[in-house]
Amino acid sequence: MNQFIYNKFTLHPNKHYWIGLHDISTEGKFKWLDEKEQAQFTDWGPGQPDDYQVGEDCAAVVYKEHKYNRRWWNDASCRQQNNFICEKKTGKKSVLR
Ligand SMILES: [Ca+2]
Ligand SMILES: [Ca+2]
Repeated sequence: MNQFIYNKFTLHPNKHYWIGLHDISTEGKFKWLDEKEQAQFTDWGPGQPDDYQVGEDCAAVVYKEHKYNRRWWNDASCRQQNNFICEKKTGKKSVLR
């Protein structure tokens, strides 16, 4: 799913896109909204997740144009209003898994 997002979406530089991953229930243990277990795959950027300042509990994809066009995940304040990327199920098969 991660590579699919990186390849298919035109991400605007330095904007965050929520991906439905959070550590609201237990700090440092990131879970997907639709799962109870800790996420197996992650793609955090350097030094992330850092739970910066008063706390950051929601994960987003961010595209760093000035850092060699890298894409990675960052934890950010859940109060931020950002764009988002959703998973959608079609019939019996899931699109983004
Ligand atoms: Ca956190
Ligand atoms: Ca962060």
